[in-house]
Amino acid sequence: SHQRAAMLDALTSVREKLGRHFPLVIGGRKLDTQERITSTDPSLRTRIVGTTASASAEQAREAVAAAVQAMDAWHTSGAESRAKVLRKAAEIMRSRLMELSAIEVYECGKTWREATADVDEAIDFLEFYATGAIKLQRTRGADVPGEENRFEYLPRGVTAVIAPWNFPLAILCGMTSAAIAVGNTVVMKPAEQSSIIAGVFMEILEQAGLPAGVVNFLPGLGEVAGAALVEHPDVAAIIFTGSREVGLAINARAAETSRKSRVGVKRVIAEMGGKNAIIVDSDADLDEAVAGIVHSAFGFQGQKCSACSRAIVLSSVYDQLLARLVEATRSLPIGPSEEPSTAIGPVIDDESRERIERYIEIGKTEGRTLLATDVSQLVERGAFVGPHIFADVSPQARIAQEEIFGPVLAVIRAADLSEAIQIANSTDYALTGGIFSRSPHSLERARREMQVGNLYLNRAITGAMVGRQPFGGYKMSGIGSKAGGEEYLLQLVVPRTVTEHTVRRG
Ligand code: TXE
Repeated sequence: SHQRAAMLDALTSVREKLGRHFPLVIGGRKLDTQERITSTDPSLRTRIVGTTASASAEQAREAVAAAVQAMDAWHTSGAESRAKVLRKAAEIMRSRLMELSAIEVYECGKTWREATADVDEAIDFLEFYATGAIKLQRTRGADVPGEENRFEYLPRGVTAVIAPWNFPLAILCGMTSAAIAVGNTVVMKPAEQSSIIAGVFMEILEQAGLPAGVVNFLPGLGEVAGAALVEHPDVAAIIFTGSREVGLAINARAAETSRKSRVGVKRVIAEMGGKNAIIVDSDADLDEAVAGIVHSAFGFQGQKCSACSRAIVLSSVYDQLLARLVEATRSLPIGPSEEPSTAIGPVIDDESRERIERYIEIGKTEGRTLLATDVSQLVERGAFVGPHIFADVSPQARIAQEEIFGPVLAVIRAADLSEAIQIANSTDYALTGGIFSRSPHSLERARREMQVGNLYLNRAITGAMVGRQPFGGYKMSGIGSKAGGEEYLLQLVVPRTVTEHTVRRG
């Protein structure tokens, strides 16, 4: 079809231009470093996608200084003028949708469908926060005779954005655009594995007319560049998405260093993953349940914080569901992400592959192996892990408790709905969850009792839609992260109330 031809064209033209180098951008100046980050294609590990500079701690401090310098002018320019820049960036990204998607296919191993969804979501974030910031600026308090109340939302200040690789544009762009929409300035630290697409995003912001220093591009190692940002006395807010361990460490470090801060107690917003469950009730539509679980568990190889990694199935439909799950999963084509027919590509890198393989070994001892997909031929070229399904897993097993971030599904049997909900809630996380059921009573119980930030009733757990389904959880899944919702911006501002006595005297 026409769509397919355009996609193949985009892949070819991006592939032919791979290998670009991106320097740091600090206060509008391009800076290179001795150390470099090399980004490779997880489908073909010998293919270099590009390189970036790798920032030192000293350069991280320079980037913060540049962001401090840019604060006043950016803040006072007003929400409308800031929105203009964000909307312009969205327009550029829309016009380059195919190219940006192709870069993600090569850098992150996303299938075409997953890649375009990520770019689309990034565009939505830009437009949503641009409008949100304007609305916020117009919020007014009630007036009574003799008294006028005004609300003002001041920016918090310099914001460190520390991003993961799994939604390399959407999450990076969402966190960054929220911060700058309300007048903060940013130092942007992308994940090592997705530095190239981040570098392209930085160029787009510049093309959109973003003043120098409002966003500073700081690719580098987490423990070096990221840590230096977290500790810095002029950083007022940190927006992080990634692993629980790093999220907790950032929280602790931000609190410790707040004492020496020049801007007060550091605000941390952290989104840290999940161990998400779908419950299949005894009267569920099994076709829908199977399709929903497979899509959610194996889409982007399970590398989504929202992914279903536990299916909790009621006894009466257990055997039937298992058979269908295996059949549906077995038919998914596995291969390089650039192949249009591929449904399952590689995981992000070999380190991740090895971690997932260790969990698969654990799974073999903790459950009955229902499906173990052999990908040994593909592993010679890339970081492939085939889908795995384990049945009869105990709710407290490691593969039922720890976030694996790969194509591994644990199936757990439950005697009744009460037990199913209790199992669903028995992890440290509370991010997404779902239930397939035809019974209004079961759906209502799930609504009341399932501890998640995003609940899906008779629908696959997917990501979330900007502006429609704000995304984020609680417990160990994160604090203060309802991305794509109106309240998100409120965490990035300092609210003030100004009350004026308006009755003239004398
Ligand atoms: O995340 P990390 P990784 C989870 C998932 C995955 C695991 C590892 O379980 O298997 O995280 O992925 C920066 N100070 N998710 O290694 O290490 C780092 O450079 C400051 C969940 O990518 O947490 C990167 O930019 N920053 C998820 C970012 O933190 C530091 C998305 C995330 O890296 C740092 C991705 C430090 N000390 C992975 N150390 C989700 N919730 O969607 C690292 N970083």
